Amino acid sequence: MNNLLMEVENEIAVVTINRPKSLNALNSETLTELEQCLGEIEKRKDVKVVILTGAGEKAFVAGADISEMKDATAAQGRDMAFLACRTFGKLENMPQVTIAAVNGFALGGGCEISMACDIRIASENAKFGQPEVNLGILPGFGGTQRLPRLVGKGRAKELIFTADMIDAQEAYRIGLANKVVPLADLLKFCKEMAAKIISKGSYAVSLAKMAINTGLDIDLASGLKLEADLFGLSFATADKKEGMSAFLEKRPANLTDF
Ligand code: DAK
Repeated sequence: MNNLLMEVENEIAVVTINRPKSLNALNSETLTELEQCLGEIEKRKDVKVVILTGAGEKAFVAGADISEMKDATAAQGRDMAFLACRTFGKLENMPQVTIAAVNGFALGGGCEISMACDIRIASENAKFGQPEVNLGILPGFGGTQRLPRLVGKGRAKELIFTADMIDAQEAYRIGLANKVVPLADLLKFCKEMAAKIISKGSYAVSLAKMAINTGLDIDLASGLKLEADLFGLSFATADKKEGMSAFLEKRPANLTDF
């Protein structure tokens, strides 16, 4: 992989977009590598949480690669859109939990890829924004859909129509960032959060992720029915037996992943 770094330790995969000279801008090659990398990770039982971050101390991802996009034809743009849609969809719906460690600029496609993750932890120097209208385009990697779902229609419209950048505290205030931590502590914090999630019943966490993601795209009655079905499924697991026995026996639970 030319543009990505990946390491797995303690059931956590840290995937780093590694194009610091271009502030980790997403070109087609990087998106292709990311699609492959996530495709491999989603099959791995020894990875329970994925942390996505950017190389260097300045940027998470400063958007799609403008130098590549400038002369792209409509057909190339469409291919890139399908590629990004598949890649971001993997991040959003893979069985593992995904955490964006936002270590600087998260602009355009950078903000959008962070929103495809389950959780966003921002460093104090992080900046979020959807500056596409400055370039004569609109967000095309899901920003018009995921941003209003996260922060509400009014705030999403303001951010997208003005192209304003917001800092980490403002992103936290409006619900775009889950937490803000010093840059030096960012990865440590994300790994601690990952370890906490891994200590729970991973299968139950994965079912909860599916219920939340699917539920938000369907009506409430169907969502509640889905939750009931998945809840029933969780009763088939060894984790359910162990978790409830441990509670009643007043001992720590030894949860595995089913
Ligand atoms: N693409 C390519 N190169 C970039 C880049 C980007 N998005 N962002 C930064 N760079 C490069 C700069 O050109 C510069 O390269 P050199 O001149 O050193 O060779 C280097 O990174 C350092 O950047 P700056 O010198 O500009 O650094 P500053 O600290 O002065 O400014 C900045 C940092 C992040 C504020 C600034 O770089 C900036 O405004 N960057 C662009 C942000 C932006 O507009 N991002 C793109 C948003 S549009 C699609 C769907 C979606 C999209 C595209 C297609 N399809 C469906 C096909 C998404 C589009 C977007 O993301």
